[in-house]
Amino acid sequence: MAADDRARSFERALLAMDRVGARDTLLVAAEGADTLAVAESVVAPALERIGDDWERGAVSLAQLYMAGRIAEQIVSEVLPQVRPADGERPLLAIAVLEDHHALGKRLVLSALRSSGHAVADYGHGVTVERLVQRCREDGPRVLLISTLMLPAALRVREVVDRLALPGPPPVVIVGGAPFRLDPELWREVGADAAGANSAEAIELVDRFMGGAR
Ligand code: B12
Repeated sequence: MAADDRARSFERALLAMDRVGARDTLLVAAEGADTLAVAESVVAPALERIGDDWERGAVSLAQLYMAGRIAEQIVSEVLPQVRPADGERPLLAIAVLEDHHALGKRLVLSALRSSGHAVADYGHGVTVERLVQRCREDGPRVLLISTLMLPAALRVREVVDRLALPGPPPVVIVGGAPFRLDPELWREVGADAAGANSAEAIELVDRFMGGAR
């Protein structure tokens, strides 16, 4: 079955609140394949369509909520759990700023850790205040920020401004729906780059870290 057909059947199962069907679709797709790449090609497009359908009234808020929750549970179950080694001081940090759409960050974090990077996970629903404070304490070289809602995306500007002094500030890489919809938004909020998916997150981190892990 092609990736698009799988994404469609995953989407149908989510909308029918059929957890078992959705899980089976993903597990079959992941057989003998890279689980992360499969999650990217099946989960992300299915949820994006559900979001669009919700926006135009074709899907209810309850369906949006259940689809999000089911997808989150399944992704946690199938993705490799890669933890940083004890005592390691991560050069990278990731957070979902202000909002609670945590699934994209989960994929990006798994991808970075699987590719050998130590990444501190600052969680989701993180306020500007808390994010700046954590960065001052830990001093990551690269800060990855995920936001799915426009108001949160615009607040990246505040994070960047507040991290500018005392220097040196981390490189800020952003991602999430608002940055995909408006390809210039990352510049406007003062970030250093934006990535569309976890593969791009790895490419950008490798570029800015110059090979350091
Ligand atoms: C699932 C979902 C939910 C779930 C979230 C479950 C969870 N725990 O994550 C639930 C149901 C809880 C939810 C709630 C809400 N949601 Co919602 N939700 C979505 C939906 C359908 C899918 C998001 C998702 O998980 N996608 C799958 C993941 C894998 O993709 P992703 O997050 O985009 O991440 C990928 C890339 O963007 C990238 N990426 C992500 N972050 C980063 C970071 C870096 C550094 C890099 C390089 C890359 C990167 O890589 C990831 C992997 O490919 C989107 C639609 C959409 N188009 O995104 C709406 C959407 C984001 N939600 C929306 C809204 C409005 C809401 C609510 C306000 C609804 C309400 N009235 O209650 C609440 C707000 C909750 C809150 N305060 O945070 C709107 C936001 C509109 C806007 N312009 O601000 C959207 C866009 C729907 C729409 N089309 O209108 N939501």
